[in-house]
Amino acid sequence: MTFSPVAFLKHLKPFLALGFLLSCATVQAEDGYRLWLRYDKVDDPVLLTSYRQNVSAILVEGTSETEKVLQEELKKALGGLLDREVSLAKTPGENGTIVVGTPSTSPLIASLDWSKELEALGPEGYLICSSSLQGHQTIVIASASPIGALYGSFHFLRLIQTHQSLENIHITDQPRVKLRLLDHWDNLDGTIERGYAGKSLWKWNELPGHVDPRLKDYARANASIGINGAVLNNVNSNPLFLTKEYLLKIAAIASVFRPHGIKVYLSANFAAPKKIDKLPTSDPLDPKVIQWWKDKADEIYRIIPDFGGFLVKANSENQSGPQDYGRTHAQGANLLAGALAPHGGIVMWRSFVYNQDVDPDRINRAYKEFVPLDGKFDKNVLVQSKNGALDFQPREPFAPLFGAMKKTPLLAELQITQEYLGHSTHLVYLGPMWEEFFKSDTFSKGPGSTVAKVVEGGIFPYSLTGISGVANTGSDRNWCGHPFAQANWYAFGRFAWNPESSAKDLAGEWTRQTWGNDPRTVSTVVSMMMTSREAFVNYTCPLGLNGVFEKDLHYAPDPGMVDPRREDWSAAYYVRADEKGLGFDRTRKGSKNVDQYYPPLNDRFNNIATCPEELLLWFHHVPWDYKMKSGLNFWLELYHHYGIGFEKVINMRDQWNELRGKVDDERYQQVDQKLKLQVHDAKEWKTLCLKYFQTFSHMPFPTE
Ligand code: BDP
Repeated sequence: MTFSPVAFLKHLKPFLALGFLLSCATVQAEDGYRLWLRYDKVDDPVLLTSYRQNVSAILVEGTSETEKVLQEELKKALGGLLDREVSLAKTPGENGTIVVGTPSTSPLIASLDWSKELEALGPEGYLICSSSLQGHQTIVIASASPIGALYGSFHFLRLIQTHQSLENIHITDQPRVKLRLLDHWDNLDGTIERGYAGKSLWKWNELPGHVDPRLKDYARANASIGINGAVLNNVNSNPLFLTKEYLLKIAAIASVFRPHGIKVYLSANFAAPKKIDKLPTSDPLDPKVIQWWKDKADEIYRIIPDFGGFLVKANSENQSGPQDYGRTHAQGANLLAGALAPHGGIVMWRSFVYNQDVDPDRINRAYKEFVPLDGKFDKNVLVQSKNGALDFQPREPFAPLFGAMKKTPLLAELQITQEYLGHSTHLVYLGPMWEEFFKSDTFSKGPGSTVAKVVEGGIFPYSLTGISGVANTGSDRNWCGHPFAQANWYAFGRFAWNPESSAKDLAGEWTRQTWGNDPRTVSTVVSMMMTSREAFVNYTCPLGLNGVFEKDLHYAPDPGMVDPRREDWSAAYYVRADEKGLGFDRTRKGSKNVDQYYPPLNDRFNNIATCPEELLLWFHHVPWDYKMKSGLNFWLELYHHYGIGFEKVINMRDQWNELRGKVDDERYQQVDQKLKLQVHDAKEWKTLCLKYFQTFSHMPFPTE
C-alpha cells in the first residue's frame, strides 16, 4: 500500500477538528468574569524563566479553612501564570518553594523567629521575604494570622501579575483602616437600589439550601484587595432581614465568606420591634424595645457567631429613627450598640440626614445635627459620613464632619456604583476623586490633618476606623456592567486598605492585571482612566456645580428640574441660575456653610478670589461677567469647560480605537460600544446644560 498524504489527512480530519474544538474549550472566555484575577501565562519569556526559577512548589503547613483557601488560590494562580503544574510540598526540599503561614500553624515559619515583627504588623498585616530555609532558597509569606497570610498571598501573586521581580524581596504591609466594607444596596426582591449590573448576587429563594458558587469568587475578589466585610442589604432596609428565616440564609452566605476574612453585616430597620413583633413602640428608651434588640442580637450571634454588626439609616428619606420618639441619633445608635457590645458587634450610624427644619441649606444639616452629639455615642459606634455633604456628586468638597468629630470615629462612605457618574454606561475611573477626597486638608489639628489621617484615626485617636463603599456588583457576567467599572471596585478596596494610595498607581496595577502588561496598552488605558473623571465633571457640572441630575434616575443632567415633592431634591435649588449669575451662595452673606470648615479653609472658601475655581459654584453665586483666572468671563469659562469635557471623551474613544487588536476582541467591543454612547451623551448633555444657562445669562456662545 502506498502512502498518500492527502488521503491520510482526510482520514484524520474529524480528529483534527475535535482537537481544535477541545483546545478552544480550554481557552478562557474573556467575558470579564475573572476580574483582575486572570492568571494567564506570563507572556514575557525572560520574566517567565526567572519566575519559574523562583517558584517551584507551595508549602502550607496550617490546615485552617483560610489556609486551604490560600493554598488553592496559589496553586491555581501559579499554575496558570507559570503555565506548569506547581506542586504542594511538605518540606522545602528544593529551591523555589513558597512557604506560607503563621508562626502558630507552621513550625517552619516559627523557626524563623519573626514573631515580634509579625505581631507588630497586626493580624491582617504580612511579610513577604526571600529567605533560606533548611539550606534552600525560598520565599516566605508570613503573618500573625491566616487572614494576613491570605492577603500576603494575593500580594505575592500581584507581583507576578504585574511583572515585578521576585529576586531578594522583602515586603511588609498592613491595612491602615480596620473596617473595609462593601455596602450592598440589595433588596429582598433581588433588585439593587442604584445597581447597574443586573440583579443581586444573593439569591434569597435558593438560600440556605443552595449557595451560588459565584459567592466564593466574590469573596476571593474582595480578599484579593483587602475588603473584610459586606453589608448585605439596602440601607432603606426591609425589617424581614432580621427574622430567623433570613438570618439562616445569611448564615449560609457568611460561611462562604468566612475563610476569606469577610464578615457579614446587616442594615437594620429602626422600626423592627414594631414591624416584626408588633411592639407598640420602637422608642430607644423603652425597656421592652431595649430587651427586643438584646434578644435579637443574641439570636443573631447564635446563628452567625462572627456577625459584624448593623448599618443604620435613620430619620432620613422616610426611614424611621429615634427622632420619631423625640430621642437623639446618639440614643438610637446606643440602643443597638448596647445589644451588640457583649458579642463584639459594631454600629455604623449614617449621618446622611437632611431634615428641612434644621437649616434652609441642605448642606448645613448633618453637621448641625451630629457635631453636638460628639462624645455621646457608645464605644462600638462609628458615624458613617458620605465623602461630601450632599450626595456622591461628581465633585464636592469633603463633608465638614471630617475633622469635626473628635471623640466619635468617623467612617467614610464612598459610592462605587456610579449613581451620578454615568451608571455602567460611562467610563469613569473614580480613583482620582477618592484621592482628592483623602488628600483634602481639614486643618482640624493644623496643616496636614488630611481626611485620610482623620479616617485612619491619626488626628483624633479613634479606637475604630472604617471606610465603606456602596458596591457596584451584580449578577451580570462581568460583575459590574462596564468592564472599566471593575477598576472602581478594585481601587476602592486598595484605598480602603491605604487611603494614602495613588489613584494613578492603582490604575496601573489594575490595568496590568486586567488588560495585560503590554507597555502601550498600559499607558493608553491608564491615561484614559486618569482623564475620565475630570471629563465627566466637565460635561455635566464643572466649576463646582452640583445637584444637576435628572429626577430619580440621576443619569443625565437636567439643571432646571424642579421636584414638586421637595425643594432640596430639585436641581434648580442647587444650581440657582438667575439673571445675575449661577451657583449657591454659601458664604457668610449666604447660607454660612463656609464656617463649618476650620480656618484657613473657611476664609479661603468665603472669598470668591481665593475659593478654588473647581468649587466656585458650590460656595458662590457667580456673576456671568465675573473675571476668571484665565482672563475669560465666567460665562465663557463655563462654555469652555463643557467643551473640554466633550473633547476628552472623543480623545478617550480615539485612544481606545488604537487598542483594537491589542486587547481581546470580546471586551474591546463592549468598551467600544459604551464609549460610543458616552460620546453621544457628552455632546447632548453639554448642549442641554449650556442652552439652559443661556436663558439666564443672555450671552452668546462664541463662534466655533
Ligand atoms: C441617594 C440615593 C438613594 C439612597 C440614598 C442614601 O439616591 O437611592 O437611598 O442616597 O444614601 O444617593 O441613603
